Amino acid sequence: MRYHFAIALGSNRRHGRHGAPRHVIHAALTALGSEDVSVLAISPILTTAPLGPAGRSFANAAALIATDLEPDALLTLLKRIEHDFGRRRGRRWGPRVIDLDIILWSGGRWTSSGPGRLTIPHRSYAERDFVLRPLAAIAPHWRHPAGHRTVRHLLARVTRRSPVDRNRVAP
Ligand code: A4P
Ligand code: MG
Repeated sequence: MRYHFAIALGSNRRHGRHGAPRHVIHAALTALGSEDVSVLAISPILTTAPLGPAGRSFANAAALIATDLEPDALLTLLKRIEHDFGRRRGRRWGPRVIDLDIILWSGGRWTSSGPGRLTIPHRSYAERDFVLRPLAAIAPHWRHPAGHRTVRHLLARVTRRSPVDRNRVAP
């Protein structure tokens, strides 16, 4: 398969059939793996305090996948899975059954002009503990295509900058 992608997964709402957020993440990964995608690596699933007004804690994880899909086609697939899991557009940062974001891909930078306006790298991954921490478990050496900092380096920076960050991983 031609391309590699790093995907971030987040859930802070139960699913009627799959259950608690960490089970939703497992189910979403299974759904992803049954499409034109090979799931190469899955991080541990972490419980994280919510960033923003979402209220409840999140389950967050990261995955490395390989696929022949171009970024826009992969985003379409991720949105279909989100929809199949019952996610509907709602309040920004509201509780969500599943959020699937593209963080990095092997092609470097990508920006699409379509209505989705997909941007890779993801616009805020470099500042987010809940994205970097799981990603560092499976792709610590993946570099930002512009800043060239590795995931491990970015995580160290975020952790250093906010030692009592409320978005730290919950015990
Ligand atoms: N889009 C552009 N670039 C991308 C990309 N690289 N990957 C477009 C995926 N989508 C991308 O995103 C909105 C639109 O951005 C997409 O439809 C796509 O066309 P979304 O994820 O569908 O919408 P959203 O999540 O409601 O909004 P937003 O602002 O992206 O929220 P975030 O940034 O995803 O944050 N706290 C913890 N602890 N853990 C979390 O996972 N998540 C959020 C949501 C807030 N707080 C959290 C967590
Ligand atoms: Mg998303």
